[in-house]
Amino acid sequence: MNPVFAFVNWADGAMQVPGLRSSEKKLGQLKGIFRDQEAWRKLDPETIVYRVWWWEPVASGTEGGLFWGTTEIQPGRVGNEYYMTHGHRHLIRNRAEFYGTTVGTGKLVLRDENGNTWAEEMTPGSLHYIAGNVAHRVVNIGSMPLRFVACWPSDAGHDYEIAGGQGFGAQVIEEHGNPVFKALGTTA
Ligand code: M6P
Ligand code: ZN
Repeated sequence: MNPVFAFVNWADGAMQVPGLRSSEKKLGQLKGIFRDQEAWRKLDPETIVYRVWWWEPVASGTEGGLFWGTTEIQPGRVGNEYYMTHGHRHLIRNRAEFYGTTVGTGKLVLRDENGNTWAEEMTPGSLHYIAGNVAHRVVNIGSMPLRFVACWPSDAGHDYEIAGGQGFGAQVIEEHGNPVFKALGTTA
């Protein structure tokens, strides 16, 4: 038998694989993502909001291949809006993706091509099928880091155009100590 090439700690999603890639997203790189620009400007732009580790067993853009990754979002808020990922659609629109929560609690905000936005609860063990054409963003609503694993097609690509302004059509904010999913453009 061949030795094992890649390991995942299924308790938290931590990965061990040769050639593991990683990136981090700081507050300063998330301009226009959070609604309260005033609050965003007052925070340290060097603060890390989330990190991603991922494995590309085939070259990016390969049709028929898959990538695997783990994302860790820190707890925190900009104004009353919780820390979250940038959020994206796939450049090749019909490419789907799986998200699976390992640690923490969150909301997976989804928006389809007809402009319908909804959220799924993320809790350890929750598994989320993100259909093609559906934009996706993860919000950490807890007081500890939120971690989730992801599996997506190696030719999907990232289109971040939807991430800014009112693109997702909703935000997740703290109200009286509780996370609330708010549709935008309806009531104030
Ligand atoms: C998951 C996957 C990645 C994505 C990452 C961070 O790990 O969906 O493809 O890059 O989350 O999300 P974003 O690209 O929206 O910042
Ligand atoms: Zn994706």
